[in-house]
Parts: sequence; C-alpha cells; structure tokens
Amino acid sequence: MSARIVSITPFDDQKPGTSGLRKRVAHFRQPHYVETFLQSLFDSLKGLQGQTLVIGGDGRYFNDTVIQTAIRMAAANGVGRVIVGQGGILSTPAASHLIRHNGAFGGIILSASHNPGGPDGDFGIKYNASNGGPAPERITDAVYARSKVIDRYLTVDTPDIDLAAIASLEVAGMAVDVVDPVADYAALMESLFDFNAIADLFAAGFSMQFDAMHAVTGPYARAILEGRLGAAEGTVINAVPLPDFGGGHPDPNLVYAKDLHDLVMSPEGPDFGAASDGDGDRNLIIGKGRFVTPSDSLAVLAANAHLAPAYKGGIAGIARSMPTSAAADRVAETLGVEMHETPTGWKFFGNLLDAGRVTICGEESAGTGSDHVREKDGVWAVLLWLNILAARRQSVDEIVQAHWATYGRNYYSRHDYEEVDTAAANALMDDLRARLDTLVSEGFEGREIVLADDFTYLDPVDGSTAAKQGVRIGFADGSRIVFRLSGTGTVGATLRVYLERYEPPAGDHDTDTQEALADLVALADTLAGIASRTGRSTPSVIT
Ligand code: VG1
Ligand code: CO
Repeated sequence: MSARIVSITPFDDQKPGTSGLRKRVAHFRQPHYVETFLQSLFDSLKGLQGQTLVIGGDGRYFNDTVIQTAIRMAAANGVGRVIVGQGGILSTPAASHLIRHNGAFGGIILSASHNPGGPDGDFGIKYNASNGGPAPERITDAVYARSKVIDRYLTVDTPDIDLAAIASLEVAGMAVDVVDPVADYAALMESLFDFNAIADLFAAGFSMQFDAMHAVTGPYARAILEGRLGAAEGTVINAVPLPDFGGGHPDPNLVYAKDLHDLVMSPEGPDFGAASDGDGDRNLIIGKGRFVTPSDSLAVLAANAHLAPAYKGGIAGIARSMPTSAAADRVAETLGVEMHETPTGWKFFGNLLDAGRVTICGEESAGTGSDHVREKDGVWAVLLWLNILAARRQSVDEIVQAHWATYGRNYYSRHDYEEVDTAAANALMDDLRARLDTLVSEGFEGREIVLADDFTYLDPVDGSTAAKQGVRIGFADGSRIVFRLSGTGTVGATLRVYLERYEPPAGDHDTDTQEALADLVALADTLAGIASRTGRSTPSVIT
C-alpha cells in the first residue's frame, strides 16, 4: 500500500522540553498537531528506512489514539518493524530496555510522566535513540527546526490495529510485534539483583507497600514483587493503569503520596514503602520512620551498589543533575571514582553511560538509574534498595543514619512555585543573571558567596555544551541555592528553588529539614524577590 500525503501548515510551538514535547491533551488534539510532530521526527531521523522502532506509553488518556497514529505513520515512512507493548503499555525504562535488547533504531514513548492525565490533563511524546536514552539536543533541535517548516505528513489508510493480545501482525507491509510489556524487563531485573536474597527477606516477614498510583508500573511491580519475589498479595496497590490515573497526580512525592507516607510512618504500617510515577521512571523510598530524599537515595545506592550482583565489581563513576545535592559527590570521593554534574534531564547522562564513565546516575526529582538502561528507573531503584536491605539486614533508617555518620548529611529541599506568570518568572531569572558578578564580589546580607553562575555544561564525551541551565549561588560554608525554571510544565512557568546545607559527619543530623534550611529559604526570597515578583508568599509544593 502506498502512503497518503497530507498537506499541513506548521505549528510554532513544538519545541521539546526537558523530557519531550508536553502539552495539554486539548492542545495535542488540534487537527494534525500529533502528525506534524511525528513527521518532523521521522524527517529528522536519517537511516530509519527498514529499521525497528519501539512504541509504547504510560496508558494515559489519548495514548490509544496516538499509538495508532504513530503505527500508521511509521508504516508510511518506511519503518520495517515496530515493537509495541500489549495494550499500548510500556514504562519508560522498559521501552529503553526493549530498544537496546532488540537493537532497535529508536523508540517513541507516549507520556507526560508525573503530570496528571485525562481529557483535561497532559499528554506528551518523547523520542529515544538507539542507545535507549532520551534524544540528545542535536536530535530534538533538528525536530523542532523541521516542525517549523514542514508542509506534509505521510500516513496509510488502514484500520486500527488490535493491541489487546500478544501477536505478530502487519500494517501496510510493516511488521508489528505486540509484546508482553513486562517479560523482558523483569528478566533484566532478575539478572541484576539477588532475587533469592530478596525473596528470603520477604519470607522472613519483611513487609512493604508499593503504590503504582494507577499508572504504568502496576503490572511491572506486581509481576516482580508479588510474582517473582513472593511479597504478600496486595503489596502493590493502585496497580491497574488508568487513563486518568484515578484522578490522581502520579508524582511520587510527599504531597501526592502522602497516604503511603503516613501508612509507613504509623506503627502498624509496613517496613518499607515505595511508589513510582506516571511512566515508571521515578521512585519514592520510605522506610519506617525515615523518608529518604532522592539526593540521599542516590548517595546511599551508590555507596552500597556493590551488594547487588550486577555491581559487585564496583561502579565506574556517579553522575547527578546540577540541582541534586552533593551527597553523592562525597561517596564518589571516598570510592575514588569519577563524579559528574550535568544539567537537569536524563538525556545528559547518556554519553557518560555509553562511554562507561559512570554506572549510577540520579536527579533530585526522584530519578535514579544505572547503566542497565538509558533512563531513570523507578522499579530498579526499589529493587536495589531491597537488595541492599536484604544484604545488610538493617532498616532503611539505620542505613541512612550510618551513611550520614560516615559522609555527613546534606539537608536538602526543593520549593516549587507552580503556574506563576511567565514574564515575572523570566524577569526574576534575568535579574539574577545580571547580578552574578556583583554577588561574588560583594556577597549578600553579610554572607560570602564563592560561586554565582548560570550553569553551562561541557559534555566531556562529545564536547557539546548546554548553557543557561540554572543559576547556582554557592556560599562559603558549603550551602547552596539554585534557581531554575521547569522545562516540563504546561501552564505558565514553574520556578524551582533548590536549597542545600551540609552538616559534617559528627554534626547534628536530627533537625527537621525545613527548619535546618529556614535561613536559606529566607535568603532565597530576598535574593530573588520571589514573593514580590510572583505574588506567592509560599511555594505550591515543597519536597
Ligand atoms: C523535571 C525534573 C527533572 C526530570 C524531568 C523529567 O524537569 O526536575 O529532574 O528529568 O522532570 O522527568 P523540570 O524541567 O520540570 O524541572 V519525567 O519523570 O518527566 O521523565
Ligand atoms: Co517520569
């Protein structure tokens, strides 16, 4: 069957953000909007003909429609074969694994991650390259450039393909393999971790609750935790992916996973609580009496990774996004391995992982992962924690306290001001940028400032640079405030303020985090004029 050519006029707003193109569902529903973006992608990928693409999504509203569009357009654009998750479902890390495992050319992941779903919620399209990782900027820039001038797209006129059952099908000469979204991923996890030791831990009475938040990780967590590791039935809650995530907000933090937090903190609750986000790449870790910040989690996982079979020979290095706390840096120093600070967004870890220079990566936004795939991976992080708990036979709290006693504690918090006026947010950032030199020479409110810059990353592998990645203000006592604007929001601007204070090993590790950071919070406000400029006296979300 030959392709049908449809004439279109370009859109001017298809610039991918931190993690793909993300907009309201209604925005994506404009005629030809999805097709324009997908065709811009196909036109930008050289050598795609005859190759394999992996396609799947987090099951959110509109996933089913766009997946059919993507399959038809792939066929029309000469793709040889697509691998699709049954029911259109693939978690982001599972898609990354399938790309690598099958030697695919790349993959299309339909997700807006932790953003709410449903007809009034958000939708998103991400492209991952042949290494399984998010497209680097040279690809996303090319797609955006193409989207501004594109005048046609290609499709085929075929009925919707049945994704309900595992099968090998065909669309206009293109092979379509509908695969079990969980099987290969679960096998990968089993190859990395000591499943026997974890099963013994559960058999000995260890209890946990995993909240899949009605999002994509339900089937994965159920198959692995309850199916393979013998966790009690009912360990995984909200396990069926729903198009609107049950009306919830699939962001695993203390605001949206408060019930889980309260349950684990209660005396009769389970020993361990975990959650993941819409597309399964984030994680939340809570032990009895101890919430583990993502920055601390990265550091603890890096320090203990050798307890899991996949990492028993040690790790090559650690990378963290710039706003993530420096807790992992101290671990890298002790281990004598490379440490890298990258811009926000997983795409910046790809080169370091491909080059074998780092093994473990993490972001303060609850993303942790390793070289097993090229995405952050929520279930992986939970399993590494379980492997460590099984090996050390200590509680999460004991492990974290011991970590601080060895490395010191980085008190850390992120304050988000969501949906603020875009012009006000841009002005706030611009004014800060204009004052950077003065801040270093004069300090601020009597505090010495040792670093004030707008972070520019130089990729040590390919020499590319990424500028304007966030304003860093470093104080003489090791404290730090970072200001940046979100690249994943869909309404107005979101200002993120990241606060950090270091307390040495022998110091006080028992203060409430917000109390420990209160001085810095006040300082951030006077420094940037947050309240006066945004009209917000308190953040919308504190994590
Ligand atoms: C946020 C997080 C960032 C993460 C990104 C994608 O970006 O801060 O660390 O990589 O979301 O995560 P931003 O630009 O809004 O701060 V996900 O779970 O969408 O793949
Ligand atoms: Co996500």
